[in-house]
Amino acid sequence: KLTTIEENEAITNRLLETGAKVGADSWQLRVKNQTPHCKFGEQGVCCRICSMGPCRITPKAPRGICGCDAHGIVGRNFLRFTAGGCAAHSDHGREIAHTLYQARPEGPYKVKDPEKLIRIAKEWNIETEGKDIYDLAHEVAYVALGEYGKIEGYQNFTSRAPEHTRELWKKAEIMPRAVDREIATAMHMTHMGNTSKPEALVRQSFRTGLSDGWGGSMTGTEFSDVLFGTPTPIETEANLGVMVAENVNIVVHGHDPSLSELICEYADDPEMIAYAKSKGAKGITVSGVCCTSNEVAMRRGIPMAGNFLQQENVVLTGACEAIVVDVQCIFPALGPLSKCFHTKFVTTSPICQMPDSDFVRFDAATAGENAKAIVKMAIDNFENRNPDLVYIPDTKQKATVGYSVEAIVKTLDGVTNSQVDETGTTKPLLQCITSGVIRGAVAMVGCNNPKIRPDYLHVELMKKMIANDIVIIASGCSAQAAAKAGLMDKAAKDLCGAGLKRVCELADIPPVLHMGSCVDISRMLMLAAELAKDSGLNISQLPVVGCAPEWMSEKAVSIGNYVVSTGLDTFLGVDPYVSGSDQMCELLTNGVRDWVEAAYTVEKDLDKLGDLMIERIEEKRAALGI
Ligand code: BF8
Ligand code: SF4
Repeated sequence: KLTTIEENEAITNRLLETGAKVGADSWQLRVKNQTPHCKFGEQGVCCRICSMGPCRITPKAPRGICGCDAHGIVGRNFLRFTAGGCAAHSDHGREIAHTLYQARPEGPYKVKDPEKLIRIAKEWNIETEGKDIYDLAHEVAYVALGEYGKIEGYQNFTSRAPEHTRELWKKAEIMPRAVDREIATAMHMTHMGNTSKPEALVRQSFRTGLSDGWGGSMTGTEFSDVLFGTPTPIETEANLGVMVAENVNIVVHGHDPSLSELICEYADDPEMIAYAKSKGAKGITVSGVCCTSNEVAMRRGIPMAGNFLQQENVVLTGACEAIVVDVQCIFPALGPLSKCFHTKFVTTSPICQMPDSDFVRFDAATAGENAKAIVKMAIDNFENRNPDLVYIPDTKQKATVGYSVEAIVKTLDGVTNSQVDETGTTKPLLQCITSGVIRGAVAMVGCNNPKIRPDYLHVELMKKMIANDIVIIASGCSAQAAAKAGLMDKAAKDLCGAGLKRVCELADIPPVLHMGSCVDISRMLMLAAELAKDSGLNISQLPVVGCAPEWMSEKAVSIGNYVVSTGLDTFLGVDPYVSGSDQMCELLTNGVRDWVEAAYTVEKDLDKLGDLMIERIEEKRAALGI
């Protein structure tokens, strides 16, 4: 039985009552104060990149003081938005490469997947023979760090894209160079008095996005796997009910697994558990919010307390001893909110510093001590809990997660062996698609956004897709929405059409496959590339589309740009502040198809959005004659 949106809303309302008791603020209240939003901002026609402005475009004032029109302003804003997202993802990737650079056999950071490391080294023409694995790790990490500022050539990982895709990128002049360079170019192009031509701004938006997807994000994913292990299917649970009233509750939140991995490790340490018991708790429960939660769920089965718009809810349970954050998607609201409770709000990164938090600077060199200190801080805080404020809803769902590309290939190998000779490829999956047992796939990704009833579009669209025999690969907060609803429980096969249900039974998988965090959308790129190579088709011919129905962050726009640029049509439920320029809208929803064989669709209506995706998938099938 699925957990409904209404049930989740009832839980939230109950928690907000606790909030009201202690005088806590919440996003539900702040959204009211911010509505209606500024129309200029919404349409993307406000420019404040020089101090002659800010300029706003209206019918009476069609140009800014410098003469820039709506198309230039919208385009520049779109590119800057992309650059912000690319920077966030890519810097996360850089941090991971840095962590790998400091890996030591004695820990705390070790090489857990040496095979993947060797595979990447070979791909990058780094000599592996006779090398100590840690020496190799340092060498590969050094090259990865150099990728960010490489002087010539393109991102190394782009060699994973099919030849045809790379040709398109070269022809469109969007082949990504160094990550830092694309971001700098984006900022330079959008400086006052530079580019105001939409086409050029969209090209650079795509190139910047590609340097994220096939650069920074892929670095984050691949080297996280090297350090912490490549995910394999594992059981976990999702929703606030994973918190345990009798235990010390530590919630990890953010994106970089370097922190959360060690927190999990120390929370599992017998010495720490004994210490927690000495303080009156029964044990220690670590659960997660946002992408760092996806990371530790995929590798350790650590339960997921919730996604983006539930981050305040974990504190509102009154049972959170510490919410420990690294970078990105963290509400500054957690500072004042945690002050209404006993909760410690622990910030750890110089990139993400916030008022009303305890800052424990987390550093690869001292990570072990830092993590231990944070776990101890949480335990010591257990006795400060006010039992009158504790309410943990008992709602949770089972979920099977951990579907890296490697895991998907392996899982399906087992199923169709009898029909397909070649194992270790995506051919079994292709066969399911070609035969029509599975009609296609949707990559469901991205955030929650108060503009949309939280999780509603994610969950309803997924239900609609699987009922139509379309398999879902999910990541980020979309994956958590699915897990909370129960769509990652293998029993969800009963909601599928007959074909997909059969595949779920044979492969023993849920119909919604958790592929990880948002940087792990790079896994989806790799899967698409493999499917194209194994089928001899172009990526754009595959019956696969992307969808971010409730997106909100700059990162999501960067993702959208690299998914479209990779040849996959992408459907959005929220407009990326471009409605103020018909030229930009036309380019993004149509014009770019000439460059990359895919484009955006923005549709806010649930039914239409779902129908459009199914239609697109069926169109692709028809074109292939399957
Ligand atoms: O990187 S899906 S709200 S947590 S931005 Fe943030 Fe959006 Fe969630 Fe992960 Ni991705
Ligand atoms: Fe106005 Fe032009 Fe300055 Fe933008 S760059 S604020 S449109 S004068």
